[in-house]
Amino acid sequence: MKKAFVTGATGQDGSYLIELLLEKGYEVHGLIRRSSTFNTSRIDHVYQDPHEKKLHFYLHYGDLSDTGNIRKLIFDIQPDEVYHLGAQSHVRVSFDIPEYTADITGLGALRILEAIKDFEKSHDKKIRFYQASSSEMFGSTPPPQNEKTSFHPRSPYGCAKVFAYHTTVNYREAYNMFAVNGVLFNHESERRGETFVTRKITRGIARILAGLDKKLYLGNLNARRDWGYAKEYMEAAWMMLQQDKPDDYVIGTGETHSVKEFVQAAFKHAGISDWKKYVEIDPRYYRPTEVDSLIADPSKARKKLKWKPKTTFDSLVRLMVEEDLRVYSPNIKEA
Ligand code: NAP
Ligand code: G4F
Repeated sequence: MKKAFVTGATGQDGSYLIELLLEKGYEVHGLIRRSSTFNTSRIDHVYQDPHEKKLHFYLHYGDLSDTGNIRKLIFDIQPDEVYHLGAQSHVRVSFDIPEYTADITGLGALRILEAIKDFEKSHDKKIRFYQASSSEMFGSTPPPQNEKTSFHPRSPYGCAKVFAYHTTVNYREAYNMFAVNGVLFNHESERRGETFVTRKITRGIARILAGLDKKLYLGNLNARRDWGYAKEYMEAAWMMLQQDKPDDYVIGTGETHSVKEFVQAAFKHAGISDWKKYVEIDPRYYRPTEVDSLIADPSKARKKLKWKPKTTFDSLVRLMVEEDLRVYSPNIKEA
């Protein structure tokens, strides 16, 4: 039985990856932060399904700032694969807490790589490492963006991810480690954090229809993103660690839409044509520097991993709207 260690186990991607690894028969260890409120809502169902045979799923308290704890977990668990998904992942927030973001999102990767390097020196075992890199690293470099595109990050988050990206490449080259970067473009789902724009929109619409909110306040509607479905992107992450050789891959759909187009499509799926009645611009959601346009060129992943996206933009918007309407449906008023 293969063993995997997943940081960011309680996040959107962590939840899909853990499901995938358990389905494949892995023993899965997740890193979880201590919180004063429950923070396992995305993975609770993994414990609860009574139909499954006993799942080998364990959670360990820890924090990416804590070198000793990370090191202990790597040495104790002795995983075959590490999926490093944990991060302060919010771009707008990274302008408010840049030092914390650099520590967790940047140095966090270094701490894990150092622990793996030292483990490999003293044990007869190799550990494969996946770094959750981001299209945010491309920043202002014009699209389409692929593995050869230069980085020009536009946020403390983007800068931290560039550090983690290069550190991953450096450890691969310097210590012959199986360390890869998955450079993932925006990926969303019904489990997306509520303050990222797609989920903020679909949840906001459901709350308006339920009579809980009157308006949806947004920032820059002109930014363009390449949005895909998170579950499929975690399949790509797993595939990267199953290759013969470590390499870096761009994962995205190759299609771009503006935030405004997402808003229009989401309101339409909820049966509202006049979205402008409900949406207000609030400059507090603007960023000091913005990433204007992202479009993936995922041809390398298509060719080498045989990975391609299945969920279209319209289906993604629909599934997110439908799920938020279902969550808020007890409150939805008769039209
Ligand atoms: P997410 O939902 O925000 O999840 C982030 C995870 O990191 C959560 O489990 C969070 O724990 C954990 N975390 C945050 N700070 C931590 C700390 N100090 N110590 C330990 N754990 C910590 O993010 P996601 O969308 O799943 O993304 C997963 C990874 O992919 C991130 O590294 C993100 O930057 C990267 N990425 C995401 C996208 C995307 O579009 N989703 C695209 C490219 C790259 P709590 O639950 O306790 O907060
Ligand atoms: O949903 P967002 O916050 O995602 P962003 O900044 O693209 O970052 C996400 O994708 C990255 C991959 O490229 C990940 F690495 C990162 O961890 C995260 O998952 O914002 C998308 C766009 C931005 O241009 C933003 O300015 O939507 C615009 N936007 C407009 N109004 C808004 C809002 N974003 C947020 N969060 N909230 C708004 O009200």
